Amino acid sequence: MKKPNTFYITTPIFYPNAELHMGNVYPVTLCDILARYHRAKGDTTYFLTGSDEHSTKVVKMAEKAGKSTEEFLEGTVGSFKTLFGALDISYDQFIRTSDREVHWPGAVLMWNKLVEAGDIYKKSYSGLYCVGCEAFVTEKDLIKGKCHYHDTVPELLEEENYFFRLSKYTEKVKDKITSGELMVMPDSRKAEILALLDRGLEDVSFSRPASKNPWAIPVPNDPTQTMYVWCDALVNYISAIGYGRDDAMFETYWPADFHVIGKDILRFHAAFWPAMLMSAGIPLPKTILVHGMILSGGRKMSKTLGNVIDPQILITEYGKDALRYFIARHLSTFEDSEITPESYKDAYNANLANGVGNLVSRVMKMVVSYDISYEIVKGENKLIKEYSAHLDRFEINKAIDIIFTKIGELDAFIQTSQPFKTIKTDIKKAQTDIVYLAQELHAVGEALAPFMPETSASIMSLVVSKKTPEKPLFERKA
Ligand code: ME8
Repeated sequence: MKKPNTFYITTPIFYPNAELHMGNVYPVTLCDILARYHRAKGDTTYFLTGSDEHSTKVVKMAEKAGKSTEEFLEGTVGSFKTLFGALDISYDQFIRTSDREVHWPGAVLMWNKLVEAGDIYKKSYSGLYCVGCEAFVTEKDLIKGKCHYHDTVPELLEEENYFFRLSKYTEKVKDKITSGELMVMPDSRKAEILALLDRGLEDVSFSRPASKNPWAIPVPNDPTQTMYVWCDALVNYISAIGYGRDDAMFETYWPADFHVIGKDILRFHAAFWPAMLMSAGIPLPKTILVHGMILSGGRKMSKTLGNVIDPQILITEYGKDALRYFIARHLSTFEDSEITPESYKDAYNANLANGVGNLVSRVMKMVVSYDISYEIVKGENKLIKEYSAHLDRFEINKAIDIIFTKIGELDAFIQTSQPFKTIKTDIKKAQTDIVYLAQELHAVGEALAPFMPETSASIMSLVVSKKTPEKPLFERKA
């Protein structure tokens, strides 16, 4: 039985067919903020991310690169981990679905449970398949014959596959979502999935012929078939924490508190996944959080469309905390947001270079120049108390706004109290004001920890050691 104060959060697992773009690091950063917040609260926290490796597009890309699939994957997965390191992503595990020890036992056990429940059957099938989505699609999913996410014409496939009786679970999944036992946030996405359930679910293909998909996990007792990508991929959320191999770990963390996903994969998470779990007799996750999409040139930023912004370039140019800041504050958590190089630079200059960076320099310069003495009093941090309620509801934008409003107030306080002037006429007042500023700046630093860990540590260290920064925390960009 999962204990209270245990927090398990997951990102989608990413297709390692190309480098990650801003859209991919987005959910990872959101999860990292939440994981850091829960760890700081003292919760037993587990943060999972990883790669979804049994996709046909991975195999195709490896072929194109003239490499074996394994060799190709070592390269892309290695670069995912390097990027997450460069962004201070504090994941506890990076699961790879090709991992035969960690992932495969769970995938096989899940398959066997679905079979035991009578929910797997074999049938011939012909349908349209979008490789970008790694899913069979229907005419109504298409715009002018093309997938609206990937702008590609789906392939017509004719195969014998194993099917999962998803249709049997339509009403059951609907009940779980309507009753709030399985929360889907925000409400607009809950309405979207309920509308889909109202139209009814069709059974789905859960395997492909091994000849066409040899790289995937073999179906138990039928080597001619391998598991189809979603049936295998969704299981990562439980295999990673021990399903099929470590019951104690599984009991500690399951059910997940948050599966964080983009709206493009809502139906897989809010229809397929609960149905599979119910069929296998496993409790459902608590909440599915659906974040907005990052748009570039008005379209979803996507590897397949090629309209991507490379997060590594932004990190090199502006620093990792600037990217974390932008994601937390300037991308709407639940709605779609457009990102441009100009909007990024403007936000950076206004709020980091001229905002928090400038405030730190001004306050610490006064502390050092006027030799102000103080002891930082550690007590309840009002900013953290205030933003907790927001973070508990995944309102990341509102939470970080609280800190930046405070930064604005401290700037205004310097403008009105002018300690750099009163130091000549009323030393006591100037000293009191600067001590107040240092104390508040420390609180800002502490509150920033989940959002901007490096900046948080720098601010607290400068205030405690009474030093000015050697160079501005955020250099202004021309
Ligand atoms: O779908 N804006 O992997 P994936 C915001 N392997 N988020 C975006 C985005 C954008 N433009 N583009 C991608 C898969 N994302 C499957 C998932 S989970 C069991 C399997 C984010 O590499 C978004 O969260 O295509 C999306 O759901 C995730 O990247 C999928 O990335």
